[in-house]
Amino acid sequence: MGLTLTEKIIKDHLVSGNMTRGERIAIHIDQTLTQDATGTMAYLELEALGIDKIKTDFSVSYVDHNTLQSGFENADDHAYLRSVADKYGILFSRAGNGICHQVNLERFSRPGKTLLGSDSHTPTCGGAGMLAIGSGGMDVALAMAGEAFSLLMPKIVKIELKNKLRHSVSAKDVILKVLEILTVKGGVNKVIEYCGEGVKSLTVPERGTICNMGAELGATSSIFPSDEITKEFFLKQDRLNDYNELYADNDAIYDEEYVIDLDKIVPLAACPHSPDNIKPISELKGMKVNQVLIGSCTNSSYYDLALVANILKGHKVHPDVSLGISPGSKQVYSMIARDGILKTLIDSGARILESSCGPCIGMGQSPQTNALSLRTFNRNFYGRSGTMSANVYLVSPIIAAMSAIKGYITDDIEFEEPNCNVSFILDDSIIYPTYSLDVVRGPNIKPIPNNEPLNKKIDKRVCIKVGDNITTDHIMPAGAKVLPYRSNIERISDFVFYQIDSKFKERCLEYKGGFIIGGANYGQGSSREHAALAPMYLGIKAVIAKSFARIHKKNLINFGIIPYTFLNERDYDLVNLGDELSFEITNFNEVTILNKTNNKSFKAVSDLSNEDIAVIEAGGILNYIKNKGRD
Ligand code: MIC
Ligand code: SF4
Repeated sequence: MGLTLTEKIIKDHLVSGNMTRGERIAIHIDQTLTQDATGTMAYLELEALGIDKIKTDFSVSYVDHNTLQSGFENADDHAYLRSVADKYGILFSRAGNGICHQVNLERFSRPGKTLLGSDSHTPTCGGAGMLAIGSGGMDVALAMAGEAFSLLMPKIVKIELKNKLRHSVSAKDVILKVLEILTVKGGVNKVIEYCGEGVKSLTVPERGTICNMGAELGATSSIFPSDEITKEFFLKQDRLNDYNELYADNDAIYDEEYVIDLDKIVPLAACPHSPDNIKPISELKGMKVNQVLIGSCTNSSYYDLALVANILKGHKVHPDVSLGISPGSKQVYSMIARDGILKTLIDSGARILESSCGPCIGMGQSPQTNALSLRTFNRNFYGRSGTMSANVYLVSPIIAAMSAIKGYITDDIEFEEPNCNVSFILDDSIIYPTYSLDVVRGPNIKPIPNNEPLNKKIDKRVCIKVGDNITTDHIMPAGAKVLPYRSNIERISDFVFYQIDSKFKERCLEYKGGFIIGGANYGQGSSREHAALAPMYLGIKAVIAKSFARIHKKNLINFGIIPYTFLNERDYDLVNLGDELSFEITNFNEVTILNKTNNKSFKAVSDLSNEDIAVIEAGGILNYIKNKGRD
C-alpha cells in the first residue's frame, strides 16, 4: 500500500505507536525553532530539565516578536535568549534577521525532516516538504532535550490543485479558499497535503504562504511535495545538499479529498473577526480603507514585495491611508534594496517597518478608532490589532497594494508580473554558539511558577463561561502592553481574558481558583503556553469545553489543567458563571460533575493517555519529570 507524504516522514521518525489514524504516536524531532515571545518560557523550561546541551540536529532561537522596546523588559529577554542559546548550543537569529518562519524556510528547511516550533505557524516550512509542527514551548524544550514528541496520528487530507492561478489572484487566495471550505475547526488533528498539476506553478514561498495559514484551519501541519521547484529554491539558497525529492505514492490513502481549480479562484478576503469568514473582493469593493499593512510570516517574501512595488510604481499612497510594509527577512530586505524595489515602496509614501512580526502581533501600528484595516497577515481576531473597534480584513498583497492607492477596496489596477528570477543574498545574521557565555537574567525574568499535585476531590466555582472558537488571543492577549511580561507569569496573569472580561482575575482570586467553561474549538490560534500557564497560576483546575484546539489542549495538560469535554454538548447550558461544581476523580477519562448551584449533574470525558494523567496528577510536566528523574 502506498504512503502519503506525511506517512513517509512519520515512518522515518516513528519512536512509538503505529501509524493508525487517531492513535497516539511519538516521533523523533530533527530540528526546533523558538521565537522570543514563547522562547523565554521554553528556555526556562529547558534549563529546568537540567541537560548540558541540546540533542537535536540543530535548533534555532529567533528574536522577531517583541522588538518594540519601550522599556527594559524586551531587551532583557533578548539578552537572556542570546546567552542561553550560546550555553546550550543553539543558533541565535538576532533581532533584524527576520520573522522566524520566513528565515527558517529560507535557511533551515529540509524536505523529509521534522521540525517542532513554539509558534503555531511553524508549518510554513511544509512549503519545502518538511513535516513542521507548532506546539507549546514545553514540548519544544523536551524535543531539544532529546525526547520524542507525542501526538495523535493525524488524518490526512488531500487537496489536488488543478490548472494555474490567474493574474491578480495569488497563493493567499488559495488558502482563503481552503479556509472557506474547511473552516477554522476543519483541520484539527489533520495534515493537509497538496498535490496535482497546479502545485508546479507555485514557488516555495507561495507554498509557504499556503502552509502558513493551515494553522488557521487548526491543522497539525500542511505540506507540499519536494520537487523541481523546491530544488531550484535550494539551489538559489546555496543549499542544494539539503535538498531531496519527496512525493506521495500514487496509491496513497487519504481520509478526505478535495480538488481546487486554481483557474477558478477569485481574489478573496477574510472578514472580521475570523480567518474563515470569507467573501469575494467583488462584494467588498468600494469600502473605505484607513490602514493597509503588508508583511508577516504569511506574505513577506521577495516575490510578494516585488509584486507590491510593481503595483505601487508611479502611484502615491492615498492621503487617508497609512501603508506599512515589513519585509520578512534580512535576505528579503537586502534583496529589495539591491533591486530598487525598496525605493519604489518608499517613493509611494509607504512606511517601511523593521523585518519582524510588528503589527501582526499588535506591536505598534494599532489603527485609528473604527478603522478598516486591510492586512496580508493570517489572523484578524477581535482586538488583536490593539484597537478594539477596528475591523481587520485579511487579503493578498495585490489587493492590499491596490487598495492603498485608491483608498477603498479594489482589484482593478493594471500591473505587470515581477521578474523574480534573481539571485538570493545569503548574508544572514545568525550567531553560532560558543558554549562560553553565562546566562544573563534581567529582573523581569522570573522563575516558572510551581503547581501543586492534583487534589482529586474538586469543589470549586466557574470563573468564566465563554462561547465557541475562543482564541488564545482572547485568553492571553498579546500586544505592546502585555508582551513584555511573557517571562513573568505573575505579572502577565493580570491580563488573562481582560479584553472580554476584566473581572476574571478578581474572580479567580475570590473563588480561590476554579473552572473555565468553553464552547467548541476552545484555544484555537497561537501556541502561547501562557494561555495555560497564567490560568494555572490563577488556580484554574479544569477547562470543560465542547471541544479543544490541538496545541492548547496539550499546553493545558503540560501545566496540570484537565481538559474535559462535555459528553453531551447540550450540558454546556447547565452551567453558568459563578456556579459551584463538585466532583471526585476515580476514573480520569469520565467524571460525573454535580452543579451544586442548580443541583443538576452532567458527564465530562477526556481521552488522556496514562502519561497525560500522570502529568496532571503531578501538577504539570515539570513536576512529573522531577518526580520521575531524567534518564
Ligand atoms: C501569533 O501569531 O499569535 C504568535 C504570536 O506568533 C503566536 C505565538 C505567541 O503567542 O507568541 C503563535 O502563533 O503561536
Ligand atoms: Fe509573527 Fe504574526 Fe507570524 Fe505570529 S503570525 S509568527 S506574530 S508574523
